Amino acid sequence: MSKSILIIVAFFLIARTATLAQAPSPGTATTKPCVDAITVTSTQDSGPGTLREALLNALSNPGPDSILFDIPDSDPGFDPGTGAWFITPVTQLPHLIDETVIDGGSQRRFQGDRNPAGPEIFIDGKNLSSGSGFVIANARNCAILEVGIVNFHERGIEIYGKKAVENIIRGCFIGIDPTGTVAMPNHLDGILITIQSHHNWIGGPGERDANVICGNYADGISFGVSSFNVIENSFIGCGPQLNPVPNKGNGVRLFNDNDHHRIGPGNNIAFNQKNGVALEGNYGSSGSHFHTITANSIFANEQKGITLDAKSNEQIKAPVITGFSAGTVTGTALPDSHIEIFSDDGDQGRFFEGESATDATGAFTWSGPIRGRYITATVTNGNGSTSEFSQPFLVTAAPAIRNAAFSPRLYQNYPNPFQGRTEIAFELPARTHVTLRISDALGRVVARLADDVLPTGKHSVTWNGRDAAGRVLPAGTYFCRLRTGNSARFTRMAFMPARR
Ligand SMILES: [Ca+2]
Repeated sequence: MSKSILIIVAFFLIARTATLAQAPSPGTATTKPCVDAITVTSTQDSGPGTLREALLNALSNPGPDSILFDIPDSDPGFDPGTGAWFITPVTQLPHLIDETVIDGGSQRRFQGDRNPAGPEIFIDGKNLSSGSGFVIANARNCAILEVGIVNFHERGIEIYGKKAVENIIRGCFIGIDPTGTVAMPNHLDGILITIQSHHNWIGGPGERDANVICGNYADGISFGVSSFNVIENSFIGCGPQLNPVPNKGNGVRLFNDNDHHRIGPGNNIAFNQKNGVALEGNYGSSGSHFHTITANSIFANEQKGITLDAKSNEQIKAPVITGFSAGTVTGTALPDSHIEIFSDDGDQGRFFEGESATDATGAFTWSGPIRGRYITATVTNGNGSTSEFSQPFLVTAAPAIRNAAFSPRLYQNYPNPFQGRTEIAFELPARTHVTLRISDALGRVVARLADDVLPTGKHSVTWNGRDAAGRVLPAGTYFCRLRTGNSARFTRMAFMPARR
């Protein structure tokens, strides 16, 4: 049993004890087991041993329930190619209306880690024309653990209602296939939390707690009217290998009246087709404030890394970086506030480099190694409101500080956008094995341009917007990935084939 599961079981035991302490008739309560476990043994959609039956049982049974999975290989829903079992509902699954744990990790514990890349249990909405995957409706203490939720017509997971509190989503793949590379999009957001739901927790500190929320047609995670929710250690817009599988909207979007969310630490929010994190308080009446965005890796989103509108986060102004010399960053921001220093090859914050603080005059300094070409910074005030990233400051110091000597460089393709062909240049610090691949916005590899040992120095290849079979690809966003050893670099390209 993993540490995170133990913590969750402990959490439920505590929650149950609290319930018992308040129970008016302890004589009947003590005869009940702490948690009722129901085991799913089939990927069928109805009847004994199915997820639907388990949910119906859990809902008709007051008090906490735990749904476990122990489905054999012989089940027709098993996909031996990925090691995942697919459950494909033909009508919407029942909503979760009281304490229910859906523990997809139990399949791994019973049947082995058959899909080392991610969860073993996938819920696939491809046969439905409406509805979301799981809906937590005004229920508290629910947990959805290590489950794939893909191809739903609306959201992967929806949590709503004033009583929807302390729900947990961990280790889930939402909008992406079992390998963590190709989109299986939900048609709206990956996760929506709204209607005064609060204190919910997406992701966690454990090894298997990261969610992968990619490829969805709207935002990765969207908060409506809600407060005190946490997003941490998750992949949003990129897979676990930092491979691009963008959500079509923002990575994280807060719209309407929200307060006190925490985004971070440890999220990778990259490649999304709008912003990394968008705070849109203008949709509400009182605005959207006191959101802390901390210690994440936010990069290569198409618009901004973090964006605040006029009614968000008290309109706190981004820091201004005024200099960088001999490994020391200097700048100014709101006095007596918390500063985070990032570096990036673009204008967002890929590498979280360290923390500092402003003095009473608003000045700050920070010293240390910098990994990217530019330095950016955020400021967080005493109320917990975090700013946008500062304007990027080009690092001009000696390469010794940047350790650039060991890092390959992938340049932006030229021309970009392109019609017929484009040139992709890269530079290697040493003779090494290189792969250069093009993938589409769903994460599918469409062309392989290099797979060779190449000498030190500058190289370039051209790409004509065609796949391996010579077919012209549709117009759109494509990603170029340069991989050497265990480092990978990406660029985004826009292909606009000529109309014939
Ligand atoms: Ca697994």
